[in-house]
Amino acid sequence: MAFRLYNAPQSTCSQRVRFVFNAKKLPFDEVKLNLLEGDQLKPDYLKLNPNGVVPTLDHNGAIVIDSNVITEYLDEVAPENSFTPEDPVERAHMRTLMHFIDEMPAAAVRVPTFNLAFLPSFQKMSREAFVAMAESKPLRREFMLTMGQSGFPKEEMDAALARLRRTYERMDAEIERSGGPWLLGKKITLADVAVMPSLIRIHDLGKPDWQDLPRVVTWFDNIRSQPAFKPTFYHGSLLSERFPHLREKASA
Ligand SMILES: N[C@@H](CCC(=O)N[C@@H](CS)C(=O)NCC(=O)O)C(=O)O
Repeated sequence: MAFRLYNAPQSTCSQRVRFVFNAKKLPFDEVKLNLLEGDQLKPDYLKLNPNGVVPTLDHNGAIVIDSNVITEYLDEVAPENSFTPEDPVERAHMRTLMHFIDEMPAAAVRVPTFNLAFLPSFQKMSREAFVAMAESKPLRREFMLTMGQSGFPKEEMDAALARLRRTYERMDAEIERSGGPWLLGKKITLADVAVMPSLIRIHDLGKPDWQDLPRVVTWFDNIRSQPAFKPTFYHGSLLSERFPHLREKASA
């Protein structure tokens, strides 16, 4: 089986897929795209992924896009070390959580990410270049134009952080329901993998807000000590490793 993964080191969606590859010890050929330079919008890449985003999986010529779809696909074609519950009811519950995660934390975390990490690069662009770049994005055009070159206003940042806080509370309730330590109980599933990059990101941006939820604190420690974690978050995968202005803020 030959796997090629088009992705970006710092992309939260890519990190889900790299984690599953590493946990299953499946070799893959990693193609790194530079998202700030627009590699994801080039015509050849758009032929593979018309959404103009990473990740994209090429498995012996078969193209699979969308990170949660890719992780489910990998769990089907390489079922050893499974991340999917056998019981159909639990499997449905896992998928419900994956939908919740895409709608809530995965979407919300883009607001602090763009405001705190990417905005300085966009501010260096001329207005015309910025609008042209935003308009070339199939999926994120309106998001970029709403952010503009002055960033999302405080109300948007607060709302995004509130949505993230509700995610930690939901995780806490799920871990309590299942008996933990993972969202669905004793075994790590694709739902844990799906939410992981959002918590890693917000922690990296210096805004974690789950210290009063001990079950989530333990979950966070557990996921970071998984053997697949380090190879997934190789150097350059954290925004603080790529953007010096974030490091200055963290040490200020
Ligand atoms: N639902 C998609 C979302 C993919 C996505 O938003 N990817 C981001 C990185 S995490 C991206 O490629 N952004 C580039 C851009 O906005 O131009 C998935 O889970 O794969």
